[in-house]
Amino acid sequence: MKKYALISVSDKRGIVDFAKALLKFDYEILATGNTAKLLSQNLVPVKEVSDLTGFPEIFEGRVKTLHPKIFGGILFRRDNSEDKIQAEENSILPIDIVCVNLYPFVQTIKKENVSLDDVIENIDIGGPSLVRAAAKNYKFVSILTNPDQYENFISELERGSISAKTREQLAVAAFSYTSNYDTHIANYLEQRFEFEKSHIRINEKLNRKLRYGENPHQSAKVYGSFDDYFEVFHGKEISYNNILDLIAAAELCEELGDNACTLIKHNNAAGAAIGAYPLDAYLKALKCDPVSAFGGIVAFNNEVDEKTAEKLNEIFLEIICAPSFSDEALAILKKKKDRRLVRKLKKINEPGLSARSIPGGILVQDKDLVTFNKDNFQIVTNRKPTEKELEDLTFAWIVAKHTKSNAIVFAKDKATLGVGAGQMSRLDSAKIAYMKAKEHGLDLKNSVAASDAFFPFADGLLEIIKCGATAVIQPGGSVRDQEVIDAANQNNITMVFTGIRHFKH
Ligand code: 93A
Repeated sequence: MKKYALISVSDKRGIVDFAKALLKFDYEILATGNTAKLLSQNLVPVKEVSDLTGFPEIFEGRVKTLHPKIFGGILFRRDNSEDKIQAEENSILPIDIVCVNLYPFVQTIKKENVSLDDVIENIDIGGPSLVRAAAKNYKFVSILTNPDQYENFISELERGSISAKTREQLAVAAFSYTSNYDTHIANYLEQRFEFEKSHIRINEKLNRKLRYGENPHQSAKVYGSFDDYFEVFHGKEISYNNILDLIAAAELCEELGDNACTLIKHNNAAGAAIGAYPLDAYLKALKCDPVSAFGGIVAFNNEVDEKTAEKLNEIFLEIICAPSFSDEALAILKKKKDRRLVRKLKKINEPGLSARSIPGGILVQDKDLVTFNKDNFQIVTNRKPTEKELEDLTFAWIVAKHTKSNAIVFAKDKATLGVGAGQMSRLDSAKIAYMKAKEHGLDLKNSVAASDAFFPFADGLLEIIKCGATAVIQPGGSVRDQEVIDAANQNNITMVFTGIRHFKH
């Protein structure tokens, strides 16, 4: 009896050799229009699908293989007598090998100004159906979806026949391939139709192995389209921890706005500042904690110039990230072979979801994109903040938002003076921020302070006042707010309530 191999591929790499190899094992080749054309041109005898079905390709190829003779040939159970009778009655011949790869949807959406019509035409329908049908009938059918599979497959045929294990492996790869394909389509259309992102859909194919995870004994991968946001164009391979810190640096920097510079260690700011750009901003950020800055990650919002590059080279930094670098700056920065230079390509503080893994699943939430809004805050003390205090309060509030809870941030002249991060008690965060400022010779007198969540008692506020802050920003909302406000008034400081908490766990 005739046995068929069906070939229908958009990516035609290696297909001629593969088809020629199949001929040696007495397969008749069935193929769709352009695939058939290419094979015939290369002297491979081939039968067009439309010749077998007696039905032409219609609607400019929208319907080519969607026919019972094709799907019947793939799906009938070779060990089921009823199926075999029905196949015979309907002149359905077995298709034992299916080789399909799909319309280039991802390449199409990457084209500039691509029309929606063009995108829609590149949604493959018949292809995934063939792939899924063949994968479903893996007991009898082999499904190839990638040119990289051809060589091993032919070798196995040469050794005798395709094993059950191989067919199973190919089926799993096939379902993963079509599910990924649909993920891309759903993601793209959701964006194109401007729907809110409702799911985290990860494109399994878009993964890259990292050297290791948080520690060398943990393996790790990065999934998705991280490279669309950050281009690592110089230095060693970027690590798992680097990526986390890079994002922390870039998110804070972006929210602080123009002329900001952030210096991150372990997800928290070792320093952040807004200043004359870019050198002054960097130096102000560095002053906050020059000791912890060692091995840190620096992000800028605007171009890095030569003078700043010279300064950056003076200490050991893991990554320098900016939207652009001047040629002179690059010449200097590239002297350090290992340190990574990263171009930030896009805005990252955009609506979307953030996720953390938990046993059995993931926790998903909207990103915290609420930013400080001067119209919403409430001055709760007798003394009102000056314009300058208000600017510094805003600055400190944004830094606190991006600092692990409990967070206390002291700032002055749009630069951090002390950051207390990730403590189990707010009081301890205040003490640490103070201690660090002292250690680096920074004066907290007349500084401002931000707290990511309310003070449950007056003691936290009093600690901050003791440190020298004269203006405080916090969400408010404690049952003891009045106690805290009284303490502020008694010490003649000014305090602002934002009404919004920014825990970061
Ligand atoms: O337009 S389709 O969704 N309708 C179909 O019936 C169909 N059958 C195969 N696309 C279909 N294909 C796809 O055509 C395959 O997945 C493959 O990517 C492509 C190969 O067409 P050609 O051989 O003409 O280049």
